[in-house]
Formats: sequence, structure tokens, C-alpha cells
Amino acid sequence: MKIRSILFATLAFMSVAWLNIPSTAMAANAIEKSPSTTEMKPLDAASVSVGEVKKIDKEAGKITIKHGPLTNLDMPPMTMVFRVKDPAMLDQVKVGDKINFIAEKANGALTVMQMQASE
Ligand SMILES: [Cu+2]
Repeated sequence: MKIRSILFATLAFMSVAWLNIPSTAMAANAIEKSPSTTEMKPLDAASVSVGEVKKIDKEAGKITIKHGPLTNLDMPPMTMVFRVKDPAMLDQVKVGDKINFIAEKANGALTVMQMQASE
């Protein structure tokens, strides 16, 4: 009886340890692999829109884009102001650039989540 409970405790401890180790390792891995905000990753093709930069307002963190249809937002082509997820994104483009970008509704405001000069 005593041996049995020791065995059970050992098994319980081992399974807890086994469960803990992988999750910790995965968390460390995720931190290591998370891209920096300035690093460009490939845009998700399904929600990419095209546009042309008309105006950049770094202080406000806003960009005016003459955009084509935004299929993911069900929006026709127009020129409008977007917020940007990270003001540093505004250093990567200039007025007149043709861009590929992904816009999403974030906190009620249309926000450019990713952006790349397209040519
Ligand atoms: Cu629009």
C-alpha cells in the first residue's frame, strides 16, 4: 500500500513536470522567434490591399492612402486617412510610394497593420 502511494506520487510529479517543461520551452521559443516591429514579414495575401501614399503625419501616427478596394473591409477605392499600428512604419514609406498594405479595424479606427512599398 505504501509503495503504491509512493509510486502514484512519483507518477503524478513526473506528469506535472512533463507538462511544465514543454510549455516553458515553447514560451521561450516564441519570445525568441517573435519578429521585431521593424522587420518585414510576408503579407497575408488574402487581405492585402494596394494603394498610394498621399500624406504622412508622423506625430499623429496617421497616413493618407489612395487605396484600391479593401476586400477584407468591404470598402470601395477611395482616398482616406488611416492610423498605423506602429508609428515606425511611417519611416518605411514616403509620399508617392505605391504600397501593399493590410488594414484592419482596431479599437474602432481603421488601422494599417502591415505595409510595404510595392515597387
Ligand atoms: Cu477607404
